Amino acid sequence: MHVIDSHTGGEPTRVILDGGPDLGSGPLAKRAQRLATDYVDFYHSVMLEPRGQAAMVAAMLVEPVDTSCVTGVIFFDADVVLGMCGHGTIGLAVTLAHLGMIKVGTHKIETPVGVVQVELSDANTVTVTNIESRRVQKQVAVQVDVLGRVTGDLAYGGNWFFIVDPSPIRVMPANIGDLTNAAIAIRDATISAGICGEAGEPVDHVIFQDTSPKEGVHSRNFVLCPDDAYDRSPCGTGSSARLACLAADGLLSPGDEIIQESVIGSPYRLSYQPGPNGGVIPTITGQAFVMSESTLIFSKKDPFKNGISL
Ligand code: PYC
Repeated sequence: MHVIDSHTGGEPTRVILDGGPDLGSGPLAKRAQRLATDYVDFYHSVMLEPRGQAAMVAAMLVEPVDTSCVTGVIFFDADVVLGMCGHGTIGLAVTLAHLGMIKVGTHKIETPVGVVQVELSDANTVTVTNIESRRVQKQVAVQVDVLGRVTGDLAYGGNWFFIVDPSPIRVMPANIGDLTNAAIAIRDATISAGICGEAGEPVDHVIFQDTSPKEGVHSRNFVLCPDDAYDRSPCGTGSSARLACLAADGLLSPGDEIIQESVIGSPYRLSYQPGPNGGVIPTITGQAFVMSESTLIFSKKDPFKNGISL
């Protein structure tokens, strides 16, 4: 299996060029569902240690249905198949440029939640125009063990987010352990309380928003991903969900740009335009860097060929 690893603001993406399972043809959402149910060992083997690493997201290239797209892609982490992934799309675009498959300019990529656009400005800088994102519920209260009553917005940006603003814990690297534990407790409480999308989709990510000490930076976030790792980048789909909330609250006008930092200080430039269905069409600009090109080997004799799952 040939893979190329990159990172977007410190958050790793592993592009799978070949060697993945045959998911057939038809809508990408169906193929992603097939991957999630029938190929658990496969995505564990690629994402978990010793071949994978904490926080890594895979971007598996598949044939697009829409032939105007440069490729189709299915994203997954060590735990779930994702609808979309912002940092992964930036990493994918930079990887495609590294391979000579795209040049500076605008290109379309098909994901299970729809077609997104990438604008490659140089070898490392990409602007993603995401699918329409929306706030679904404002200030929902949930009772959380240890933390007590927590309120947050439920919003969609290609994945499902519970966004807590202001954060109950200062968003800074020294607090990553406490932020992780609090976010896991909140995610579990939202699931127990039945807080979910219109079609019953559970919250899969939790965001804590905080102010930034840096001049010119709008805010800083901590994002918990489904595999319980924190996003080293400000999370593209999470930033999209957050833009939908800022727009709904009248706190950011269409076309105005803000800088959002992650807990480790990686920046995205964000803005939006109104969407056709009452939500927002987010644009996310970030940088990715290719780190390695390799061949993954899975020996039948290797006791950890499916990764270490504890
Ligand atoms: O950037 O959208 C994102 C993302 C989702 C999970 C990890 N990163």
